[in-house]
Amino acid sequence: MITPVEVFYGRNHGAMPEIDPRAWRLRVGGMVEQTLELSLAELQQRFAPVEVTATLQCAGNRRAGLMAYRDIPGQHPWGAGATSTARWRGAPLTDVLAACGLDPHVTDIAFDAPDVASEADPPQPFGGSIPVDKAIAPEVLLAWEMNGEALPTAHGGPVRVVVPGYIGARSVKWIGRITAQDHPSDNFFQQGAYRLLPADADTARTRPGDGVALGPVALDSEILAPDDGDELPAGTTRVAGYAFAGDDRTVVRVDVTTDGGGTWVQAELDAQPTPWTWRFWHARVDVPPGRVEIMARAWDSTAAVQPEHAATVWNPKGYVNNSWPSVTVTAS
Ligand SMILES: Nc1nc2c(c(=O)[nH]1)N[C@H]1C(S)=C(S)[C@@H](COP(=O)(O)O)O[C@H]1N2
Ligand SMILES: [Mo]
Repeated sequence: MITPVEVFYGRNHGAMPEIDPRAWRLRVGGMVEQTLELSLAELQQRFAPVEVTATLQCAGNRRAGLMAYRDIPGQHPWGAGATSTARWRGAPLTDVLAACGLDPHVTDIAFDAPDVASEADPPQPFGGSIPVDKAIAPEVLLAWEMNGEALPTAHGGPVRVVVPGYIGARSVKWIGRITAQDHPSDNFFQQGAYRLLPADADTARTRPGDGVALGPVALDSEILAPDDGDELPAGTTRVAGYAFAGDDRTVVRVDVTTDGGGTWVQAELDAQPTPWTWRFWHARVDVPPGRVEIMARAWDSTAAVQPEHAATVWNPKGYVNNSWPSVTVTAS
């Protein structure tokens, strides 16, 4: 369930900043009754910490599966590894916002960090925003601990935002400033990147704000065993993996097929401690001799199911490849 810190995926759009925890300050302002400036000790003493186990997933997870269908120049060819789960501990963002008193016209909470991303146009520090309704939900944290240890620099230490159920990009690391406002963040990573563009968009001509800003994660799953390319005895085989529903949905069913989707075997689901984590599943399927493609599909609590082909979800920046995962094995 929990990914050790050493193998938790990492994604940085700029150089990692080294922040002295004693010098770190969080500034909270914008459309509030009272601005706040907090040191780490003040944040930890003034606000009762809570722990949330949550899966983070980069919106570019499984981009390689889209690139196999049509190339996506200049973007990282992630496999399914850009997904990990940790126990996060910190102050609920809602408590810090309540201490400031939000103006009733606030619609979005914006986050700004100090790390400058040269890929941004123009180059600028990393940032983004989430809708205020999500920002005041109890699971959204200003976290200073990961898996029981002080939050490592690589994962945003001394303090990062953790937005369970949302794409990784909204969990802003090295958080420095929080702004309550009546519009989404103007930051490149809100207005230019992490947006779903139509398949026929001309990326040389796209403008800030084009396409759809990504927020809640889309339903996805992965097959962890057997491995792609494995050789195994024909007959009954255990297939196992995880599914991740995203947002505040839960995984309610996972099916496995060995005949291209003609017939399906329903998988057993492990417990899902909170809506914010992946859910492990396993099934026993009959594998005939020869080369066999094993595929899976997950269903969530809104009865949504994963799309079959990467081709149907291909988009110019290569986000949200949540098509059926597949491994091909040779049985004898
Ligand atoms: N300040 C800052 N926060 C950031 C990023 C970044 O580059 N700078 N990357 C984001 C992206 S795109 C993802 S997917 C997650 C990755 O978090 P991790 O490196 O702890 O896995 O952090 C997000 N927060
Ligand atoms: Mo990401």
